[in-house]
Amino acid sequence: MNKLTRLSALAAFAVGLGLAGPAQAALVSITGGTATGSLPSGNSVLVPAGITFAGGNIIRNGTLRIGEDDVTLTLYFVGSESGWNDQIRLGNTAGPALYHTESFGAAGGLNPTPDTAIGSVTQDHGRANLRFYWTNPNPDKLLVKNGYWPPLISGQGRASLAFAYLNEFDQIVSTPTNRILVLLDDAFSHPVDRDYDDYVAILVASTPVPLPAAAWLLGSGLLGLLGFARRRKAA
Ligand SMILES: [Ca+2]
Ligand SMILES: [Ca+2]
Repeated sequence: MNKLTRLSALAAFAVGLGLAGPAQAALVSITGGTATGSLPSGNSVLVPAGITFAGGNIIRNGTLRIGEDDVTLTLYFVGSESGWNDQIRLGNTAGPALYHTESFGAAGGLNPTPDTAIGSVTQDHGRANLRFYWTNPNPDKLLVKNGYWPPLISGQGRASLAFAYLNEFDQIVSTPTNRILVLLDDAFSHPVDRDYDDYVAILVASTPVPLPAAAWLLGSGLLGLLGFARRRKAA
């Protein structure tokens, strides 16, 4: 095996490895709702987290929709101002849902490891299965579901969800992306403050590359490397 063949085998192996993972951006969209191009008043998470506007809007009470089947949603927790403990639950196409509870309580704060994923779920096309619950002081109280308006909670103000498209630089943009900013406004008091910082997260949507392409590349890379190793042994 000459140097060029060895390099191409290595390259095919590397590409195969890369493509075998959920590396492809998936189609998601935000529909309906009310768009605003400014920071929610009193929001204490977006600025410290470095999330800025670049021509896009925050869409309140919209609906997050998945455009195809077998889409992986990966959750990244940004932070929370909340004096309550809120929990996001993401449904799975099969298997248990993903639960994540912000743990800051009354203190609030930014997640010190925002680049570490909380976890992933796989969902099919349609309205994203995304809900927020209270864990404290009202255990297991459903606050709001994606796409269900008017909000479910009554007598304690109205919880609300907002979404925005984020680019890779954490800028809010107008062109749909596969990075969705998720903002919860929980509701306990009248009037509701609508600061949308009671649980802030980023959802990244991706789809697996069709298996044949990835497997072929990985396989050909492996064969090439095997051939190289065998030849070296013989020599
Ligand atoms: Ca609030
Ligand atoms: Ca708040």
